[in-house]
Amino acid sequence: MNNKKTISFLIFSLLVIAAYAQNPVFTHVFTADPSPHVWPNDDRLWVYTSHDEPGSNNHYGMTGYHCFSTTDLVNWTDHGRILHLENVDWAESHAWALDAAYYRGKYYLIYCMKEAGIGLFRTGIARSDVPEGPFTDLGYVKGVEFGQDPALYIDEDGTPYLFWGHDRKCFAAELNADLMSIKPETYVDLTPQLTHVFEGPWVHKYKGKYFLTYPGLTPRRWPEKMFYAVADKPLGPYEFKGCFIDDFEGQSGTNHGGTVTYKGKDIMFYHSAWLSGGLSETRCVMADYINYDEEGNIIPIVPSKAGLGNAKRTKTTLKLEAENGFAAGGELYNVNVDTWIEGYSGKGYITNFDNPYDHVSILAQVAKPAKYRFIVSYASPDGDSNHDVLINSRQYREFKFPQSETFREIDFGIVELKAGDNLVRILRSNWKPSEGYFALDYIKLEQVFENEELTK
Ligand code: FUB
Repeated sequence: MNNKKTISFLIFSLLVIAAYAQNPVFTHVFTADPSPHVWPNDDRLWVYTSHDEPGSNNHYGMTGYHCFSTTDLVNWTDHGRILHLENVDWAESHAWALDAAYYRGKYYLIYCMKEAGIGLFRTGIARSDVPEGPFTDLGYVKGVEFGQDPALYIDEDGTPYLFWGHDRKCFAAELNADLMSIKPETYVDLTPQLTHVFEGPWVHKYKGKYFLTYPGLTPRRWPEKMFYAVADKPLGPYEFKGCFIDDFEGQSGTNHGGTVTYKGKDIMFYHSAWLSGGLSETRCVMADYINYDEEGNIIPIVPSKAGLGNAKRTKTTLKLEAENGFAAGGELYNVNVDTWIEGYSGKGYITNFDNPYDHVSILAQVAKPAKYRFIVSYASPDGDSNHDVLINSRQYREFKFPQSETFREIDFGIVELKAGDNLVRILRSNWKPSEGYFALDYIKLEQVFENEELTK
């Protein structure tokens, strides 16, 4: 971008954020490739995303994934890092697009990374007992070559279908029941049916038809637009229908996303570069309603500032479970996970801060330097407890946790985070050592808008 373009884009970005906008949906962290879902017996909408590093402006250094949930489309929870290259033995780089699925009582992440030593994309599968992860890698799907941009569609009869696509190609196959290999006899090359296809397939059903949406390139021309095709069966044949998200101001070179029906409304999640202030490949998740005409064609979406509603700005709180440790980018140093006190959230809480330096470190990833309200959930049944808190090695002292038999949240006021990775470390206090049982459940970092107008 030249200077003039950069300045006008910066002004455009500020206007976008200053309005009572809901786009971009997440304004505290760079996110891309959204995969939206509603899970059985759960009233939340879930969005799983890849993650762009602040200032990166390319996709080569992508390393991990996040997930978000909401019940009102305004207040969102960022559950933090749910899977990272470090947690995947077989991979070396390129944590690119992903999908998520609920299958036979477990939650799955279906993602792509480059295989170590070979450098080819593989489609990885990771599993969790809870939708917010963190997810444990199970290996990669056998039978999938060049497995970039996977999407797992579980049909109403429970049959799992995998779609994937890269570099102007798109393939699909039925998966075996363990999700770890394709049924070779079902493999199809969908490329000739999907005009302009480049990558990123996603399947949803509308009125009995299978809709395959995908980012594509008209001949020799970036950026990507979103196209779709329709079929009577998941593996096709697909009939090409056309473009439904054309070029728009502030878009990124890529586009990618999927649809979900939440509380009776159909929503398209995709990404743009609206948050980055001119870096077209440092992306952010967007959402707009998706509508169909009487013939069942998608009515083209024009990305809007209002997004899913213009009454309130979206606001996100990071909720980071202390017990997730290394799997979420943190560390548990000489402390234990316990479940003795009831009422904790997640899989347990952290206790046994017995010696100096015993600590828990929790990773918080954000896009830009900003202030956050710092809240901690804890229990301290034996009396008041004192702990030191360091954020990126800056010491915040005198964190006194009043006696509490049960878990409760305490608001410690405003802290500052830097762009990128922040480590929040909580350790036994040296200034006033505590005795007795202390349980640390989770921390919250709540977005603060300096200009109150923004929260109207
Ligand atoms: O986010 C990295 C890559 O960019 C994805 O895998 C592609 O679909 C494109 O969005």
